[in-house]
Amino acid sequence: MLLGVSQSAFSHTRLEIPTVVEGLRVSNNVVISHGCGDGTNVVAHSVVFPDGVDSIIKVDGAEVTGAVSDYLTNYGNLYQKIMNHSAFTNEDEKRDASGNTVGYWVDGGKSPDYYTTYVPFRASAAFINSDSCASNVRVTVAVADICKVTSPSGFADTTVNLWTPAVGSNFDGPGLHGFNSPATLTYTRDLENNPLPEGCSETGSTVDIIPSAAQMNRDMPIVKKGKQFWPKVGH
Ligand SMILES: [Cu+2]
Repeated sequence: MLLGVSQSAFSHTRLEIPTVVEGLRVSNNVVISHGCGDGTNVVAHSVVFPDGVDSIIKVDGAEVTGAVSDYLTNYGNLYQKIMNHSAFTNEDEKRDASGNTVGYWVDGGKSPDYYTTYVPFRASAAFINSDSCASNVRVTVAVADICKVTSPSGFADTTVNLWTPAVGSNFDGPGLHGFNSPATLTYTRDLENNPLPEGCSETGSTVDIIPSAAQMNRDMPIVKKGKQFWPKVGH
């Protein structure tokens, strides 16, 4: 049985500009591509970028130990919300203990199921470590498109779309529409000015930086004036 005809498998929430050459600062948008079925609206939206502190790092798909700085030399506080009250009235950035922006939330809007809605942010220039073999560094961006504010037990295709990595957090959403299908922002190496060092394969490696489960649990909730708004606290 089809749940909602408008929930096309091809229209997932993604970034307007998913690939950026290292060293460039780019204005970008998270593109909300649908709601939670016919007649629903996205009323709030929550975004988390890996904090680079306890993030999961993979090289060509295999998890590695080490630091994000092995691959991106200036990671941390690269992302800022661009203020825009046209689609959602309220917004704020989320910060970690060191004051770095690790995400943002918006609410006070109604983005219909059949609409495409842009939520703007700025990504500062990132630089690929010249000692590394990384040719691409793909940053996983976790997004929740919220149609109805519920507690975690109310997460369903009719209440929320979770575009999150399945890392064992409360926001994995097993069985839901966007399961383990997060948005990504890929930095590509400027091979002319930052050539691969000797000993790397010809094509170099693809590195993934993914928010940890601990960070997801800490940073995905929407907290307004010290009070958690989404998900509802409780069962
Ligand atoms: Cu979709």
